[in-house]
Amino acid sequence: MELADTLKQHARQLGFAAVGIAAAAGSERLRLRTAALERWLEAGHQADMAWMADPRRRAVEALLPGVRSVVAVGLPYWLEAQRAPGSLKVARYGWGRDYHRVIDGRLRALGRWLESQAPGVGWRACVDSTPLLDKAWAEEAGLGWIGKHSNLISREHGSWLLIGHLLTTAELPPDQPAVPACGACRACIEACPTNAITEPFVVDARRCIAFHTIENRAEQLPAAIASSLEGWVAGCDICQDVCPWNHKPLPSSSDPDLQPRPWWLNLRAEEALGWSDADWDEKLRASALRRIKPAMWQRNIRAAHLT
Ligand code: B12
Ligand code: SF4
Ligand code: SF4
Repeated sequence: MELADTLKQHARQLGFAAVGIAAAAGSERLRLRTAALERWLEAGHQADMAWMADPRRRAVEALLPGVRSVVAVGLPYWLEAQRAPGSLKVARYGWGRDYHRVIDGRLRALGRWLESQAPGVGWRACVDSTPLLDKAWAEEAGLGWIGKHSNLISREHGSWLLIGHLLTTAELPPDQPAVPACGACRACIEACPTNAITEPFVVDARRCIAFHTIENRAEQLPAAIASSLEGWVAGCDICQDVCPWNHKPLPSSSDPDLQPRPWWLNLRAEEALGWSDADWDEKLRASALRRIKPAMWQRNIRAAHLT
């Protein structure tokens, strides 16, 4: 218990305002979430993200032999800052420094600290690209519940929480999973302009603006998506913006790594359309939005603003 408490304290000092522990053996809830992944894949909702079928996503032991505990951490990224009217719509997760780097660096620091306290324990830092069901494990560890838009929602931070995990062979006392609190609300389902939330908790990537603006490498966006972008050129925050859990006053992050580069909040279509490859490289240094290649930015901006 003492080790778990000091581990959590240490995680909070690293900026992970939300931290919880799940037993790696999982639970009935986790088996249901894994079955939901199977159904999602069978329905083709992954579009061309073939890496989503990696079998390790269904078996945490495959990521760290001997794993006993899963420490889930959440990095809140809500900020008071607003985009200037008429500027390009860029999802909030991309405003600051690439969260993969930020979370990975801090999780490794946490892993090294754990090893110093309990010599011989194994650990592995996982963030996003590691084949792990991030939201299901974070739910299991008590960070929040999975909302009908399929994102994890915390009572304190809304859904503006980026997630990472530290797998460890140390046996740590698990926390209670969070209690779901969407109730009868359907605001996210109704607000999605492309009907990508095909049923509560299920997002079809083939219809999701976030997928098409970030992951789709085709020269042109499908016509039904291009005509429904509502100005979004890099990700999409619509289903989160309408969520009542994001409307209550939320703490504004003062994390230096998450502060928006000022120009992000006032990026004009004509300016970004004029970016050379070298401009793109310089502007998007250490940004998660480097995943959107120069030709994709051009394609997205033209579709959102010129059609
Ligand atoms: C693939 C992926 C995408 C895809 C597919 C989205 C999706 N919903 O799967 C695309 C490119 C569209 C995408 C978009 C976004 N993503 Co993304 N993405 C991922 C990734 C890599 C895997 C997600 C996954 O496992 N999908 C598979 C399907 C089956 O899972 P699922 O849809 O979440 O379904 C689960 C639940 O709905 C639940 N479930 C199913 N049925 C039922 C029934 C009931 C009753 C209940 C309670 C639950 C439930 O169980 C399922 C399995 O866990 C994760 C990182 C990771 N390693 O997990 C990030 C991740 C989910 N993404 C993230 C973010 C921030 C986004 C965006 C908000 C970015 C943006 N602003 O543009 C959008 C949100 C779009 C949306 N509404 O989902 C964050 C979410 C943080 C959070 N608080 O939840 C993650 C966790 C990355 C991270 N490390 O922080 N993403
Ligand atoms: S991210 Fe946008 S397109 Fe995707 S489900 Fe949410 S509202 Fe719909
Ligand atoms: S908008 Fe409503 S239904 Fe959707 S996630 Fe938020 S509370 Fe749940």
